[in-house]
Amino acid sequence: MNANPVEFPEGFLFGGATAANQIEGAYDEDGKGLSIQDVMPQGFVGPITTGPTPENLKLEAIDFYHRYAEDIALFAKMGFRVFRFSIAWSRIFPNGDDTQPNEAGLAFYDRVLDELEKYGIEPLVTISHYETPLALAQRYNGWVSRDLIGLYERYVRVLFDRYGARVRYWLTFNEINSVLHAPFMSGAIATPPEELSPSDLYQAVHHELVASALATKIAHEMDPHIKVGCMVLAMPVYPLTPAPADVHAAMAADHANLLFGDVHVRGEYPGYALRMFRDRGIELDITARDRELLHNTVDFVSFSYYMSSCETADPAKRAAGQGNIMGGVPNPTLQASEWGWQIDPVGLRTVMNQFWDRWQKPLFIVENGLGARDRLVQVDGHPTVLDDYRIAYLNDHLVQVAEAVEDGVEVWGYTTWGCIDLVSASTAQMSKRYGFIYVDRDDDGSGTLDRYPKKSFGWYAEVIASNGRTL
Ligand code: BGP
Repeated sequence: MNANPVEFPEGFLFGGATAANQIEGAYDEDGKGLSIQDVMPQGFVGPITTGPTPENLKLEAIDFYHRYAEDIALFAKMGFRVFRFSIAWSRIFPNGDDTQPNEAGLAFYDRVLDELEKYGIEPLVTISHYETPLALAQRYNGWVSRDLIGLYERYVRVLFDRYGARVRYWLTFNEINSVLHAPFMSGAIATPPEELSPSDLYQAVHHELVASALATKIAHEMDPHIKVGCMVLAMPVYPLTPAPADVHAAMAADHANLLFGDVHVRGEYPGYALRMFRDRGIELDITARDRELLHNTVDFVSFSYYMSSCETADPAKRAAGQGNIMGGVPNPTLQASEWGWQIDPVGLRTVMNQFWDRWQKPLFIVENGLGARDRLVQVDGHPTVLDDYRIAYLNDHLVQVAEAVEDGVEVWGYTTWGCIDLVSASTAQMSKRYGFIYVDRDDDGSGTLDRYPKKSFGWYAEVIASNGRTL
């Protein structure tokens, strides 16, 4: 319980978040093409296979494709006001560059939206969440190619046409800044990272930024009520010591990420980015039309938040920490999860204030949560998980969100990551669980896929019902 209970804004969108490739399964059903995830059996650090292999848990995932109605009913039971999910691009355009969309794929998301409407749950849709059609990586080298802008445009036009009247909130690219660290998973870039030139990498970044602005323009032209947001991986970077050189190193590391929000909100590259390009000999092909398109700026800024990190100018202290895609230097004052993600609730308030001060755009926290190994136990004859550690993590973070609201930050909502257990993005395993709902599936693929509410399920239901007063 927080010492100073704070009420969240009325209608605050509490809910949960997922991604198609981590929940749906049915990887080749109803005309779906292969996505890059179908050849990543070990997550983004492991090898890429030439085709789907049985060890790849994402091929079946948690079978949301067939169990979506049951799952959405459970979300409704928790009182969700919003559900974030992504559309698998390869269900709609199996090869990414097909001329006609796949009707069976479109119909699936109609059914999901029907279910959400039944319970009055607002959909929040990610257009591209680490699941680009594989053919776009193979034939075009992903976002390095300018052609991807037009192919993405074709895809988003179909989505806005079909679902624009039913979906108010859209995110263009999941964690768009992660392309700097995971070029294949995030940008469908087939060139191995060690061979990828900085110019090609930032050209891919540029194409994504233009595509994102173009999607925003199209949405606004079709329906001014649609709200389009960018989505960035937020990780505050603290100086490891008060030495000015460390403070500067932290600022420079932060700039690498802020660049994405700056372009999305201000419509042009900031000076520090232009300098970075010059210093690193990066030459970009930026057309006059690109510059014009970039001025279609976003309605809100959404972000994931799991951890903070430190930076130092001293190479001797640069022992790399583990991190959420990005790494960084470990903070000696913080505890970490089993996967080395350092837990820092106050960092969430800090980053919310930073984003609000910098951009003055409404924020949406679209991922936050604790990955943990859960143990199934029997309580009153029912299988469940006593996940007090997860409750503590989420409680502490939500208290900081409330503090940021008190600081004057405008925030529309909060969706916990992996509200139902799903396949982890980094490890590609089930055992790193985030959910309020346990899914009976193990790392070897065994399990009934049955769903069991955890202790945190009831806790979150109370948080939502009380609009945060029980925190
Ligand atoms: C973010 C991704 C998600 C998700 C989450 C947790 O980076 O947007 O897709 O998976 O992190 O990461 P992990 O599954 O590796 O614990």
